[in-house]
Amino acid sequence: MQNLVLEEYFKKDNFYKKVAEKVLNLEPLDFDSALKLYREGDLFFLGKLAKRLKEKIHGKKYYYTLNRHINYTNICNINCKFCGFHKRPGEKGGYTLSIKEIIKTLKTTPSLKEVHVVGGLNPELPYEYYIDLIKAIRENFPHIHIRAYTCVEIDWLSRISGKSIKDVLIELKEAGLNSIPGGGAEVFSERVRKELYPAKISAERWIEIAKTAHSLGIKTNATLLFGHIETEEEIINHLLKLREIQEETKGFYCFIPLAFIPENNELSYLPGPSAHQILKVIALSRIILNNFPHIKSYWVFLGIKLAQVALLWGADHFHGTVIEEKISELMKGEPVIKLPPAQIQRLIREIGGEPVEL
Ligand code: V47
Repeated sequence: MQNLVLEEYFKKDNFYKKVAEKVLNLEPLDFDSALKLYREGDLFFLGKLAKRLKEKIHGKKYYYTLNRHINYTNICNINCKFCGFHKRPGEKGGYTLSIKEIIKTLKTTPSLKEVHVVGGLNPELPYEYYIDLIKAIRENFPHIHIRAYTCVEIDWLSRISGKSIKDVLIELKEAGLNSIPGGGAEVFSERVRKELYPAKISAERWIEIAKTAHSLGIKTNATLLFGHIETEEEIINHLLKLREIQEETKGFYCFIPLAFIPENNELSYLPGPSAHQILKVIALSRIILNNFPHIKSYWVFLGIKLAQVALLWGADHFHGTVIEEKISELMKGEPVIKLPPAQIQRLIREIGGEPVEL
């Protein structure tokens, strides 16, 4: 590993030069080059190329927002092995928030700009709850950005209501929904799905739902859950597939590489990804997804310190203030540390960036 300026790498290896030319011209990388880059690429080269691309797109700007997560229920009937958040229906520790409670909670943070609403697939909740929740948030907060329900929940809503994906999305949009979060994509590999989350919708279904949302003018995010049993090839295939969809629909807004947390779940015997792997995947995401507007450094899962470093490895979006988030709280056994805007701004300025509140 050597920490050189980007152009110095070109002199050392023509492969680096060819990759950089393609990536910075916003052209796609082929599978073999992407795999070679991930396997053999120098961590600093990846970081410098990713940051150069980030600066080509966003200059010195780094984004964040005043947001809050609402995890309305942790009761879920699909039992994904990596998840430490869910409880089976009837199991001790399960909770469901009423719409009234949620609105009361949101009212405690009047400056809120965005709310992120996700939860488990709870068989006790009727279809109307999901629609009424969005309507209630919209009524009480006319200007807030509502990012709600992953493609997995949208599929569930279609199944419990008997309505098509398109009709569910139209109804949600009419209720006030603005965009869809990126969760539930996990890894687009049938092998990993069968092994870790066999009851979850397939990659094809996740993609179909994201594309349907795009066709209705609803932006969606995308994620990759990495650092568990997936192979390097599966990571590359996942990223290339997302890039291909984005070429077609232009409907993705942000990509969030989610580093696996090996705590309080059925995969706790795994070590979890190293900082080296996390930075490499974040940089690789920026490099391969050179048609995505944003790459998020999700500090809640990464930890604030590594999330700050990720801003030098190609990420441009620091997510937001969050305030409360139950997925990591139930996995790590500790509440999310609140991150006030002034602290986010300081973290961004420290790495030479210009904080921009969205
Ligand atoms: O889909 C579950 C992941 C996701 C673990 O769209 C885990 O802006 C790591 O998608 N280790 C939900 N990850 C969170 C998510 C998200 C977060 C922030 C912003 C956005 C956005 C989306 O969390 C799940 C799953 O892939 N997850 N368990 C775990 N042990």
